[in-house]
Amino acid sequence: MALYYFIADSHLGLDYKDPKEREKKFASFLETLPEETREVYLLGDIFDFWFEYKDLYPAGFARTLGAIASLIDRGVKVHFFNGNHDIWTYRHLQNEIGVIMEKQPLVVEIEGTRFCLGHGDGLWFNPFTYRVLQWFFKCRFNQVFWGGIIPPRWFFKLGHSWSKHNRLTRFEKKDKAEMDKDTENIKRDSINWAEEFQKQLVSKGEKRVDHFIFGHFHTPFTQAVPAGGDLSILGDWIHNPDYLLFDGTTLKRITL
Ligand SMILES: [Mn+2]
Repeated sequence: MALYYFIADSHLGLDYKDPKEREKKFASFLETLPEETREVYLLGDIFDFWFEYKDLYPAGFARTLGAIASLIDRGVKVHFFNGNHDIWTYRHLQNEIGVIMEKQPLVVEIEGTRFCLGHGDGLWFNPFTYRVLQWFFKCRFNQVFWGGIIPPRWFFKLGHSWSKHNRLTRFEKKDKAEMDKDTENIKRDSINWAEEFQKQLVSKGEKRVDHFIFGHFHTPFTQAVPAGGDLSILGDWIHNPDYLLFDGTTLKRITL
């Protein structure tokens, strides 16, 4: 029986509680995946901030990168999606480690079951300012230009504080009522998006998706899509570590 794993939002390197302990936990999870493991889908924000240069890549993450490399060396396919925190991966992860870079939303068939996968940012929640920022961040000229003139020490300081600010405004500064309201909105918007996605597939004469899986929102849930299939949001490895496991027949959530 082949096994397929879906994981997101480990946010390695995030300065919160014990980052070293979090990385050890994540790396040892990857290291101890069973022999039957065939594919691992890393669905974004694995690194809290990643920016690489032609001949340099960020310090840290040695255990995780080693664990991913040894999975690949033993024949496991590891798919990597950029999140909104680790946009700036260029060649290192493909050339040195051997991950397969993917673009969301990826529709893939695994043993006859159809999956739609991605990080989840910018799919159903995509305001104008977010789109402008994404354009700015993903523009090759900006990457080369700013990467070229800002010293790495400042660049990483900027990156880490932006990431921290992001997290504080999205999670820590909200009370329970606000968080619950956010979750309701995510549930409603993601279902509407998945519903539309299924309709488009059907109108193109393609098969419906059985399982939608995304990260990004840090609010783990699974809900049915009225047009067919279900949609799952993964937890993060900061507050609610989990993963989804597909064994060729059923998809289940394992909470750690
Ligand atoms: Mn994210």
